[in-house]
Amino acid sequence: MAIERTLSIIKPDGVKNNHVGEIIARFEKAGLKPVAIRRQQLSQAEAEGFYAVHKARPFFKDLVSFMISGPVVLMALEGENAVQKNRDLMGATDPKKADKGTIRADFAQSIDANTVHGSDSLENAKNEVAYFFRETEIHG
Ligand code: RTP
Ligand code: MG
Repeated sequence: MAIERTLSIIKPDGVKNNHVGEIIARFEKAGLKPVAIRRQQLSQAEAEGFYAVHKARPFFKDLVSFMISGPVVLMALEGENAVQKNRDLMGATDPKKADKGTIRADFAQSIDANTVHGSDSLENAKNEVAYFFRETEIHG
């Protein structure tokens, strides 16, 4: 299977509730290595740019204001089948529908405060990793 990179964001609720370490431990145990990592407060422009694909959606404003409500942890994860593996560890977008044992089922409060973001395709993963990290900041 191919070695891929994907973007993971621990959203403001995950950071505020002190779940950063537990979430990273799940990634490492599953064979996903954080090859770049940064804690950051996103600006409105950065959050809007990142979620530009959702601009026309009714939840866009709430999503952006939630994402800038506190610091986030940005990571590039590397490993076999990283994009899908990360999505599997995250669980469904709505934590009420997420499988037991997934990050969202265990830590998330609502569809807005759903603890993590993960790229949803290899192509988006490449763009999303490049949105936040220079190649010189990634160390595999
Ligand atoms: P993410 O991008 O954060 O990894 O989550 P996702 O792929 O599972 O969900 P996506 O459809 O890309 O939506 C991005 C984020 O917007 C919020 N959302 N709210 N109120 C709603 O119906 C709704 N739908 C989506 C969620 O916080 C979701 O993670
Ligand atoms: Mg998405």
